[in-house]
Amino acid sequence: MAIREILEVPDPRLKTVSQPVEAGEFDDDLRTLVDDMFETMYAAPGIGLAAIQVGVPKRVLVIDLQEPDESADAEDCGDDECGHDHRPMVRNPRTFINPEILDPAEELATYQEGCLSVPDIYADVDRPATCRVRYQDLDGNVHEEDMTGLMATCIQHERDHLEGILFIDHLSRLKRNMALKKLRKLQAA
Ligand code: GNR
Ligand code: NI
Repeated sequence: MAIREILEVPDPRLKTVSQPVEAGEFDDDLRTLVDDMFETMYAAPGIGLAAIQVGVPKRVLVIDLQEPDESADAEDCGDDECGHDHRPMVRNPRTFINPEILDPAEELATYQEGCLSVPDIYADVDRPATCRVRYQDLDGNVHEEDMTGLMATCIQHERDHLEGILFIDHLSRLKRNMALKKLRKLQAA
């Protein structure tokens, strides 16, 4: 396992259209890539990562929303006004190979998005509120699954990376330019 370097804007490789994982490629090299992507994502930390973000132009995604364990009792941090949820995070690592987005809902949902390749920039993005995803697992078996909430948003954000699209590409030109200007300022510092 290894943490890999995450590419950042304006690296032109982020605009690559990634290539499908072919039938003969569901092998140990693919498992190593996925293991490294999880380690890199958890270390960042982030809730999703596309292979192109570590410079590999293959249609491979990992996601772990790392949400608080609803079944656990909230731990008392001693601060009555803290407001944070102190329940332990449950890990739910998910791997999606060659994902396809099906049946995007007409209804949109707005989330404040961020991206490990556009560090420290956050903006509201509207996307279909639900969708279906067809994908392969590490053994090449095909699955279909309905996605809602943050998972629906995240898988669409990750799928965009496979087409060379970033969340800032969904903003108005004015807002995108403001975001890019702020990013350049942060990168220079
Ligand atoms: O860590 C991430 N958080 C996030 C928040 C809202 C919508 C999408 C994301 S994905 C992002 C990690 C990343 O850059 N994945 O490509
Ligand atoms: Ni991203």
